[in-house]
Amino acid sequence: MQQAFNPFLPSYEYIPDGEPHIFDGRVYLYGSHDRFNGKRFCMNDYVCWSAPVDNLKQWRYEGVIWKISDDPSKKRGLFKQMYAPDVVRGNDGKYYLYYFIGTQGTIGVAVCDTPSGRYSYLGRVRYPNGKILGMNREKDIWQFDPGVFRDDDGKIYLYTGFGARCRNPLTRFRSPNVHGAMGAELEEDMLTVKLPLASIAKTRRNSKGTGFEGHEFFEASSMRKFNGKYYFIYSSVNGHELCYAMGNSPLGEFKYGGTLVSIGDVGLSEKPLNYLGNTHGSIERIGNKYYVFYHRQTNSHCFSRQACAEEIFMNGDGTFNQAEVTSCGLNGGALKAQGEYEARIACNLFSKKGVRFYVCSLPKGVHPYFTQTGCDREGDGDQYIANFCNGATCGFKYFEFSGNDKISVTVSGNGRGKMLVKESLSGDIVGAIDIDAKTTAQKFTAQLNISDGIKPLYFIFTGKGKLNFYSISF
Ligand code: FUB
Repeated sequence: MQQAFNPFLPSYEYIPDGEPHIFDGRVYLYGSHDRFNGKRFCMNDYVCWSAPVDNLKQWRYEGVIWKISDDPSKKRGLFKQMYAPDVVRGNDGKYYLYYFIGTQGTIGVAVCDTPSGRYSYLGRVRYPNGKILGMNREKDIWQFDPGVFRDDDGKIYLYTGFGARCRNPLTRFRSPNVHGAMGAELEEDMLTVKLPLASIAKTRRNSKGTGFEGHEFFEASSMRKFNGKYYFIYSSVNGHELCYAMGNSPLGEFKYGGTLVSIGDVGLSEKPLNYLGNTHGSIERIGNKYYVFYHRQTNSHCFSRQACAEEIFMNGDGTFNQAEVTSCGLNGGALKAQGEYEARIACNLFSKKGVRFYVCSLPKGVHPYFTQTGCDREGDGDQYIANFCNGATCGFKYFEFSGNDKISVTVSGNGRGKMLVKESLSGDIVGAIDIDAKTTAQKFTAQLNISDGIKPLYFIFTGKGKLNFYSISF
């Protein structure tokens, strides 16, 4: 029985900033490429994954589509990494990749006959007078996270921008001229913007009285059109959430719509249910369902992020309800409570002290975290939850229970105590597994008193020492 989980790519793959697009019956995911245990964002070359639109459980690796060394810019440096890209099919049937190098503040364009690469360099996005957009950092508009969109009438638009209030935390050495999200139609050459640039979404500087307050634009511009309405999707100043604004034309005006997803379910839950950090993604309609793609954080810092997705529901007026983060995103329903599941698909994870917002490396303290034993892009199935100590909780949503009466966990470490099992965070204990862990992984089993139906399952460790938590099984 094939099922889909979150994260939906193999456990060794760290793709943040994913932009899903459907081309010729397949969903392609274009994102940045983090490194497991990376010391900075996006240390790897762009790769692409795709799946048939009618089977979102079967993702195929398309290989490297663009390398940092393919960019002709000679400038090398500590912060030369490629951040969030996007791809659009041009009116000539070719595919255009828009990318952005961390410190440059300009947007590169590469082109290919197929969506899955490899792409060839085309040029830099420019003004009608030929000057490169974002080149003059002191006076020009700082470019960031390009999003590209082809409207039904064949016009193609570029969205870009950053919403930090002061200097760019990524570059430190300059104070870029940030204007929030900007948009412009592109000329047929796919490089030249038509002026004037439109202001798309409000930042903290200009949000008062607009409805964006508290969820102002920060980064991650992305445009979609559903049922004749335009949806500008972005990552807000809160970092952990994707929000949207709706409009009647591609260059606005856009009105704040709401939160699409928060990686800690902030807004749905009284306290964050997962470690926070930035997220970035978009919505895609696949068949007759809508899905929001985003990334979660792993490894106790912000440089190893992984692609996740959830079904999201549209109301009659075109607004979206906030999606809950789950373990079964693209599965089309709950996971069967049968067999073994890796602990890495937990959608909730927190410590007795709650969660933290991941930045650079943080001391682990009492905080559990997702990690892997292999090196970067090595192994599949070697991701687990480390540092699972007293009070640590992980949750899986959702399982479909049918006649279940046993529950097991596979752990290693020096933890001794009980693994309590609950069917909701505030609910009764439905199992208590005695744990006496050793350095090698071992399975511990207990009775499960749970009625049939679709429910979450939570595991809370009470005891001494630390566990490496590999899997649960029914
Ligand atoms: O992945 C690098 C940067 O982190 C992206 O450009 C931002 O959107 C944030 O996700």
